Amino acid sequence: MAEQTFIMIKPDGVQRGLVGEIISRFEKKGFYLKGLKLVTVDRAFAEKHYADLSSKPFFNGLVDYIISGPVVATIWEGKNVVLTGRKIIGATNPAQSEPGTIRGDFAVEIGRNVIHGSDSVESAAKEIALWFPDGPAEWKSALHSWIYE
Ligand code: RTP
Repeated sequence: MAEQTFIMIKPDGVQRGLVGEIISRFEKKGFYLKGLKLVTVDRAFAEKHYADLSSKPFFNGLVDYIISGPVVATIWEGKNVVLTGRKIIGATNPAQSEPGTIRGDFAVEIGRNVIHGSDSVESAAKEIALWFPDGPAEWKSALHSWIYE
């Protein structure tokens, strides 16, 4: 199976009408959309997603933020999609994100940074299993040979 990553548009991204813009950037790059849903998660679910950060001082605020409204959960597939997805998203703190990245173009504050992307193939697998227990969609793009050699 080709590499997959989990990308979540956070509540601020949904409220600000950035869903189409963000999905468009991943589509235009040449990645394939393999899962998509609008969902409002509860505290226990958000705490599970961010379990690795549970000792951080910003953990409770982060969980409050993620459960404050609907998010758009997505799965994307393609060559190096985990690392390239992180580059498309930009640095965690928007003050350091380059223009041209999603956070560089649309965010100001670290606690309102619009989007999440898995940081490794292993965490992508864990996050996809958590958010999409039925797994990714199976389909093959007719454009595949125009994107990949
Ligand atoms: P994400 O998981 O959301 O893609 O972000 P990331 O890997 O770039 O950053 P990570 O260190 O995993 O932090 C997760 C999210 O927590 C919020 N955060 N707030 N107030 C703070 O100092 C602080 N640090 C991190 C951000 O929303 C970050 O995306």
